Amino acid sequence: MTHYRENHMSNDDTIFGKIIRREIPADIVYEDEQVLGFRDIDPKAPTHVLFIPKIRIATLNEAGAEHADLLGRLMLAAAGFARAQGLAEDGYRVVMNCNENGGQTVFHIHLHLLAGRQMTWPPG
Ligand code: DGP
Repeated sequence: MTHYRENHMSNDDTIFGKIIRREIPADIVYEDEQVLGFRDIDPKAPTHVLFIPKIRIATLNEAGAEHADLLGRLMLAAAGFARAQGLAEDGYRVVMNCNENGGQTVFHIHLHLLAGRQMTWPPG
């Protein structure tokens, strides 16, 4: 979905910044002080939620040791949501895409939670 692509070399905001600031609508399903979770606009599974830090880190390449807690919080938010939704036992997948080869299109890191169907491996 190349129309989502944004300039990863820029410090500009992304569409996710607008969602954080409630400038554009999103189906927000999780929020704490540092993390926001909302349903993906183009779901690839019955449940497809994106967990993002409220601060912008463009790609995982820009994450440093100072972000270790925040990155862990994304994982725990996704796992907690899956548990609360009764999806944990059947299982799910969490994915973070990085740059071109990873298929990243929005340059504000986000953890995909995909659940509600059998996943395949290897991913495409
Ligand atoms: P990635 O390819 O990993 O960068 O995933 C970006 C995801 O973001 C993609 O699955 C579609 C989703 N997305 C893009 N724009 C919007 C938006 O405006 N709202 C919501 N809810 N999701 C969006």
